[in-house]
Amino acid sequence: AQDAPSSIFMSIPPTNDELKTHGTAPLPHNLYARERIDLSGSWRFLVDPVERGLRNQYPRYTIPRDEKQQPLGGLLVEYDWDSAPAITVPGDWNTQSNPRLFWYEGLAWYRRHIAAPAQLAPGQRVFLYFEAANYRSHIYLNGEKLGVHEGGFTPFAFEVTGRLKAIGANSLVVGVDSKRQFGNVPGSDADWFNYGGITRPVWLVITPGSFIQHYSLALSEHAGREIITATVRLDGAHSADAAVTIRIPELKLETIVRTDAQGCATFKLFPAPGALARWSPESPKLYAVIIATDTDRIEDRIGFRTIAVRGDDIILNGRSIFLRGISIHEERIGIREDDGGRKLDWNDARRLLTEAKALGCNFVRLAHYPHSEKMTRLADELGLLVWSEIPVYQEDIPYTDPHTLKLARRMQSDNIARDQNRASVIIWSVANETPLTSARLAFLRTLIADARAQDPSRLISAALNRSPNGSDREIVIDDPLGEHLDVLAYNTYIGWYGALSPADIPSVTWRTIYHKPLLLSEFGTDAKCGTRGQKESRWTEEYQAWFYEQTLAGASRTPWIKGLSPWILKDFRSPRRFRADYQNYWNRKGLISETGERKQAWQVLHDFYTNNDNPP
Ligand code: GCB
Repeated sequence: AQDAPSSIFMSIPPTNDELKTHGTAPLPHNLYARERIDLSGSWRFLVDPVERGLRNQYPRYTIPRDEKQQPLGGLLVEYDWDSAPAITVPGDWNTQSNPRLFWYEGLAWYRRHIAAPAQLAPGQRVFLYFEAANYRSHIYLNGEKLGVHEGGFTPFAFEVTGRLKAIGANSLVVGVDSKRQFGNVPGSDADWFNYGGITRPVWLVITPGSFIQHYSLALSEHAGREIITATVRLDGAHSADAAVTIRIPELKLETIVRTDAQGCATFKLFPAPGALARWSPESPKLYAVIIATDTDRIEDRIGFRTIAVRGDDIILNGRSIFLRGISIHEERIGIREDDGGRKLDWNDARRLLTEAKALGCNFVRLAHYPHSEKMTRLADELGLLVWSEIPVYQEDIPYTDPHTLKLARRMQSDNIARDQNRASVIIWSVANETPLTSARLAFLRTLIADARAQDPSRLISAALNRSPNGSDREIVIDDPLGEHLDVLAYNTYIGWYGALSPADIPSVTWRTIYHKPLLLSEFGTDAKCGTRGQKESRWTEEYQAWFYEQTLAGASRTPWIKGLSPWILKDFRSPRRFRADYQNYWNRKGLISETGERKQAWQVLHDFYTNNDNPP
């Protein structure tokens, strides 16, 4: 059943509950395979730092959320969309042409006109679909509120069936508020730039009355037999007791199942012995999969592989694998220093992942939030295993607040639903560097239980960095969360933060109380590209290269380390990085600069990943 679009107006101050998502509709899954209208391009844009547009106590004509025109001799209207500056959607507002918006964090309004889709067949439905907007979005259609969405990195949709005027322009107004706040996810203090705005594409998606809202397929093995299990969920009238067909033509598989009263159908498909070519980084085979009902038909390209842990090994398709990875933020490689920004077209996404391939990677950690769907689709195509993460980040989260938990759960379930058919994704990570409190443990255990229920086919991890018993020279993996994870992951900066130097790394010992695989999910040092000097001198490329040599040698000596995702592929913008001489608000831990130039440490990691004796 779908939520009815709501037309609630917001009062000031909003209660905590009202701030959370409401009015959103079930997401039509696999957006890219659907009939859709692109709403990218030039929108009108108004900056509203005093949040006038969210207040109701003023006359409506001062509030830029619909299309009041100044009448001759009538009441004053103090906004005018047609003369408002233009902005490009998708894209953050910080790095577009207006330099005065670089540090802006707050509310801004977007407006564009949309035409109703021409010639809808009877019963067809229309959804307004946002791939992402950072951070809180207030959506108005022809002056009526559709709803609110909270969270900067996951998709959301509103059903607008019957709400678009067939003739003339419809006014779509979107208020996006990028303010950082305790209680948000992430909270108010993160080590990446808070790019605001409609950062990913917006679409009108057209579906039949009853449509394939979601499906997921996964490969498993029972008693030596391969089984593809699938579930399909229909939405809309006549979704119960409907026939659903799944076909994988290349494997000559076809099965029909009828949906239950909830519109769900579960399938088992049995590939002929030896027929299925497994997806792997070396051979990222994807199969055309067709799902059809009487009214809908959708096609996807899906890879099949198994992933598991056995003792301290990670097992891909039955074989132990070492994850040769790199961490990546969603920020494109710029042409100039003032470029970059949170807007990835297909080429930008391909460029980031191609750089990872060039390093010799088979794995990427997409940090610290769900990246654009382009990234996971391309990872499927290029053969890169993926760690996917939600922004439950460090201590700046109220782990006792039920609203925050609800928000994090929603983010995670939207992220899993979106990428559940990507063979590349092997790990869902619930958090990064969180405190050792019981409230945090309970919070993360809920997320872990959710992820396992929603997707039993993948591994669960979290990036840890604390221990009740460790010290500078002894890393102890005994965080109680470890008990609940399939794969342990640890961020280490010995030789950068603190007093120790890379020379001390060989004397550092590692100990774990768990018999589980461990990833070094982060390690790195800041080096400004082109800054050269003695290896003992911080901020130089030499220091960073030396740190990598020492850390990689240490990792090779620890047999239960089963993968690495050093920090990080590319220098990225961060409000925490104040040193004007080296940083200038860039975190300089990239192996390549913000414009893609390689530093010395790039070569060190590349040699480690491509030397056949190494890694284990
Ligand atoms: C960390 C964080 C990451 C930071 C990095 C750094 O431990 O997980 O988000 O960017 O360290 O550079 O300090």
